[in-house]
Amino acid sequence: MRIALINPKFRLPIDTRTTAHLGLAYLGAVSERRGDEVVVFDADVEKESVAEFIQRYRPHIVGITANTPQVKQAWRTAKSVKEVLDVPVVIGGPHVSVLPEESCEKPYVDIVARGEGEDTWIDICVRLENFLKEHPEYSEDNFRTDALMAVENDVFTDCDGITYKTSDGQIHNNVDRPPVADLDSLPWPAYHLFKMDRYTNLQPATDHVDGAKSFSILTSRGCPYRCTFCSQSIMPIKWRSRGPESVLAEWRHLVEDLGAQEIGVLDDSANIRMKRLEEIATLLIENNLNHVPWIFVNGIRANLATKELLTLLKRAGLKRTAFGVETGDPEILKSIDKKIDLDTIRAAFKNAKEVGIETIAFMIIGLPGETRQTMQNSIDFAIEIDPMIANFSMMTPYPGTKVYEIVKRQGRMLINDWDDYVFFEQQARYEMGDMTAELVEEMYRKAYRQFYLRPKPIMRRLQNKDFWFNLPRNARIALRTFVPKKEKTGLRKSVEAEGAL
Ligand code: B12
Ligand code: SF4
Repeated sequence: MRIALINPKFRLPIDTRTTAHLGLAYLGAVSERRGDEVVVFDADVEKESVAEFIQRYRPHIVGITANTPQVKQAWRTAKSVKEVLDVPVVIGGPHVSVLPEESCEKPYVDIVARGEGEDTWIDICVRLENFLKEHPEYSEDNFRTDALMAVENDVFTDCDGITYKTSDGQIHNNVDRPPVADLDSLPWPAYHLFKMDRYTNLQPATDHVDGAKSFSILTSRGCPYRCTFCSQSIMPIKWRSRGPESVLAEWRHLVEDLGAQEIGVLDDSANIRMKRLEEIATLLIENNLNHVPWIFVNGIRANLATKELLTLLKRAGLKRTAFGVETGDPEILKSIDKKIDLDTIRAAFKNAKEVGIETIAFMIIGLPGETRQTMQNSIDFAIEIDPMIANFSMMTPYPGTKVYEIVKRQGRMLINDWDDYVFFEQQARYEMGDMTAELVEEMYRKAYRQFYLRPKPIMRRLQNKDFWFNLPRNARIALRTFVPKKEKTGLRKSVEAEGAL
């Protein structure tokens, strides 16, 4: 069958990286393994429109991915597809996994795939293929989704992990599908389906952009922790990992076959089993793959990063790691269920720096219960641990998270449009108690000013050649970050104007 996988167009309000979508790369790989013809259409880097693409390629089925700020664009994309061709449209990804009915209700969406998608996607495709074989009258140029979705044809009744709409408009929520148990059984992400030369490097605001061949790898999935703000808490609690030899084989493929010049490990929590990470690091060293720098993009747990492990990882080529710090206030830290304390975080940063690994601290401003003082504690703590990059974001409550429920109950949401669920904008997303939008926005700007406008970070930046390579981009980011907007609480004003508060 001809398969189309689409990443809807979506640009963050700041300059950020663009990257091949790993979820679609996995779906493409399992489809190819099944013998399908696959085209990935990443609207962020394509020159033609979705409609033109569908007209030209005429797929048998279309899969679209969506996180929360992308979902409206995913719906528009689905509509464009249906206007050109009456093929089944499937949406998957983190947002629709939490709110499947919302998308399934759209007239141009037939099926929502919840949770991890590989097995569900293949199951859907097999059922479609069988249906087409059994009903040759509907094939190719005379395809009719209403026949596929007709109640009497009963195609998807026992397809686990989906929410789907039959032709009579009824929505059906099938049981969940267990997540992939053996990650080593999955094929490697199909990067050959992407126009890899159109993406940036992993961390363009920090490293030189042009020409770096960057690839991502996933060595584990899931996270056993349940931090209140994190969307990972909607995914399986069971942490599953790949074997070191399997990781080594893919790593070798990225370096030797695809010419990777940097590699981003995208795991949520790669170091849940430190022994496994030690084995991977040792294999990278023994196989001379440690000359290609790599980064833990999303951070590792600070409580599971001993100096010995970090030393070995450095020898294995680890250039930079992030740690989720979130807050510098001990009480707020407890309240978000991070299950860590400030001293452990201090030690992790100290150890990483001592062994020569660059560090990133992910910080959140405006967690539930914050005051001016707790936010100031976070700024002070960031300055104390002094990472190379302090990444402050304003708390954005994503559906499905505990913070979302807390804010719904006790606070006031300032956004009513999924498009606004990005956290690099300088506008607070909610208010709670005495924590007003003005206060959060003020402290957010203060965080960047106090952290970056110190002599040490300024010197560090000026001495970094990538800073000069990226000067226009850096100037743009600095302007957005340090120069306050005139409209300070724009989101609240627009929501108030619509009478939604
Ligand atoms: C790498 C990453 C990024 C990268 C690249 C994103 C990308 N387009 O690939 C960058 C840094 C750019 C990024 C940005 C953002 N991200 Co991000 N990101 C991640 C991260 C850490 C890994 C993504 C990944 O590759 N996962 C592994 C693959 C295999 O999983 P997957 O993509 O989810 O796909 C699987 C399933 O979802 C499903 N599936 C997905 N699509 C489809 C489609 C079909 C048809 C089917 C059948 C199945 C299916 O099957 C796939 C295979 O199992 C995730 C956390 C996570 N663990 O997933 C957060 C995550 C996706 N990001 C998140 C957020 C909030 C953002 C931002 C909005 C943050 C912001 N700046 O405001 C932006 C949005 C940018 C954008 N353009 O979309 C949230 C999303 C929450 C939500 N409710 O949507 C997550 C879950 C983090 C978290 N734990 O809270 N992100
Ligand atoms: S923030 Fe990190 S540790 Fe916490 S649930 Fe999310 S992925 Fe796990």
